[in-house]
Amino acid sequence: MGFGFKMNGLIKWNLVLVLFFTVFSHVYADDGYRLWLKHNLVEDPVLREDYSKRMGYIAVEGGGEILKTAVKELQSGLQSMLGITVDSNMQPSFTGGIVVGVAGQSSSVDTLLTKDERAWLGEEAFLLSSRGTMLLIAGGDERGVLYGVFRLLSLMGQNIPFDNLNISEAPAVQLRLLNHWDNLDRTVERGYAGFSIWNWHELPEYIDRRYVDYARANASIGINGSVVTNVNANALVFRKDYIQKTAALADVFRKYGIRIYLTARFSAPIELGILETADPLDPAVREWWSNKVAEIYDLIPDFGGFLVKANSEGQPGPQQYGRTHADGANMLADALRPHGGVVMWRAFVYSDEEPEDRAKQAYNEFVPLDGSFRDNVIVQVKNGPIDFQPREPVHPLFGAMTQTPIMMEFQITKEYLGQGTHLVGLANMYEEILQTDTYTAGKGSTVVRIVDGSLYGNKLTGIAGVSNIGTVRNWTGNYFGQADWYAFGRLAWDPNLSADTIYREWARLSFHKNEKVEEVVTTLLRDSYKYCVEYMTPLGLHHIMAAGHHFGPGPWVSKMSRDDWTSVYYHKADEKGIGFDRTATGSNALEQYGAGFRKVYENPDECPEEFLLWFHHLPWNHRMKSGMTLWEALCRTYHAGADGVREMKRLWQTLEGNVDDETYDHVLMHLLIQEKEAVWWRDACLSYFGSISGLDIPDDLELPEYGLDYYKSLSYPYAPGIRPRW
Ligand code: GCW
Repeated sequence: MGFGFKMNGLIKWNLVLVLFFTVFSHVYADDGYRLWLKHNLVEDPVLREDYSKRMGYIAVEGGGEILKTAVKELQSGLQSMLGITVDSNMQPSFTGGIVVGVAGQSSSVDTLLTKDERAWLGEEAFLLSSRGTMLLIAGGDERGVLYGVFRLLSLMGQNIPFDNLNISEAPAVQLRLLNHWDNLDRTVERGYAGFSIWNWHELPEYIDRRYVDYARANASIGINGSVVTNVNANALVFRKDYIQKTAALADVFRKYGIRIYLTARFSAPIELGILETADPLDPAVREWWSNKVAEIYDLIPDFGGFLVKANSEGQPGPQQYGRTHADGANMLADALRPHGGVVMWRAFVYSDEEPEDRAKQAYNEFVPLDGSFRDNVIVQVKNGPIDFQPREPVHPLFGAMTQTPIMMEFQITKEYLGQGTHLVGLANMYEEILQTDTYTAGKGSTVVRIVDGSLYGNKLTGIAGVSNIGTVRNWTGNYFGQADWYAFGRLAWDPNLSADTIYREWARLSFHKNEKVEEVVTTLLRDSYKYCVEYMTPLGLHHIMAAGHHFGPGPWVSKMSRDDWTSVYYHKADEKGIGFDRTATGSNALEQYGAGFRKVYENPDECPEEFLLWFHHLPWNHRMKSGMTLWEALCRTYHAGADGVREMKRLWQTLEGNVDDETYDHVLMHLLIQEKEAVWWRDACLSYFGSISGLDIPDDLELPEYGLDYYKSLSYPYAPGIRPRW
């Protein structure tokens, strides 16, 4: 031994690993494919040894499909994070190992659980705890075990020591689903990360490795369902061959505790060429759906059910036959009930014949139907009443229906928040909405309590997120988009988690361990949402983006096939003032909210300024809390947002050399685009609003580089999601 001191075997091995890691970790760039499941080697030898000494064996009893997955994941995680191979066929002993299993199905698990713990462990719940030198991963069912395993690996990935480990968790809601707006031709509506990952052509025979990795990633954050087709649905998916293809995906997902769902096109009985009507009360139509559903369950016994967009933006629905949304939903619910399936019926509806404020229409349509839905129907509501705008107040339907379960629909893909290029952490937005008090059943009627069913005692509960993934190597296009997918899953599991906690977890899991990186990444995610709202739609402005592809500013958009697709409908700017009056003097959308909520927003002098122009139409010289006029505040807020992006770029640049070059460059190039586009949004909007108000931008601020006509003349045939044309 030439080092002049003696090394025991373990230290020697550690040294080799550390050397290996330092030499190679910065050489190979990270292409982002592994998401937050990097499972890099734990570099700190002391910590690694502390982890390892509790992992001499895995003792597992029983063995359904999901339990097998859990053990496999555990073994491969330990292999890559600790460099150890752990046998899974061991009997428990007291010398340091992991006992894994389902309560009530494994005697070794049961002997380690107290009576209370056993009673507490329900569906999908897990308990992760150190018992002396042993680790216990107990699940209420196999999915619970899998979630416990992933949590353990996540703690290790974050290098969190195991002292007195004692975590017991159960998900707050039942349906934790990704919604894919994926078309059968593999384009993705509002997708910015390539094509659909579902390769219908090669299914069912060819199982792309991505399907497995997709399921793993979702299961690791607690997502338990996936709607694989677009809500703008295609009836073809109900043809036999497509059902077989769907079944092949379901087989992959099942191993990870994930159920598959499809979108149901309401007119499918007609389009598949069999019937002349899709009237939900027609016996032949009802029979067609019952048979179709039975055919699906034949191949997919754990099929989850249907998500439906009906009578919305041109989609067919029950109203074409003079029936209600409840009639339509109930027909599908009746077909699904014998098999245990659910219907998620979307409330994203607004009519072009209706002169009513679009923000009010879903409420008007659905509240009278409260109490008339079957118990396997849940109404899926977007977080805000218009359409996934950068910032919206909560949708008034949350809390308005006491007898109908309501599930949340968030958008993870950034249709309105910079699409594929902007770094914007969405967890802040999700948190803001979930923690909003609707006051519908008095103070404390938060959205979380509506969504988790506790406010009105609803049995069926759920949260859905419109997916941001596609075929690009790193899944989300923009690397930071992974943080939104991660955040969605974590919040669906525990809607009371703070955005900051989630960002920190993601930062630790997604970058090579480094405190400086963790701080900067967390800061970027945290501040970016505020900046984005400021440079796009400050002070409650909304729906002022370009038409069609929704890329970039378009506050001047005034001619569309319907008024409520234009920008001028929403900002209502004229020479005197700006904003949408939704108080009693205007559309009175505020009347749809709880009394306590109304009180906060109805008076323009008290209304939180981030929602001022959402609820009020005000003169340009309205005095803000700061003493500034509304116009000046608008100018300064737009500028603050664009300056914020510059600060984000500066912060990121401090990380050069601390993150691998590929990721560093990838993020920096996107930040440069974001900086350019933030300035574009700011200047285009201020030029436009200045031309309407006749007021000048304060002279201490950077002036727009071009005139309004220039901004209006820009066109983006290459913006994602449209057919390029001149
Ligand atoms: O946000 C809008 C989108 C549409 C989408 C629709 C919806 C799937 O611009 O592309 O259609 O909402 O949620 O149904």
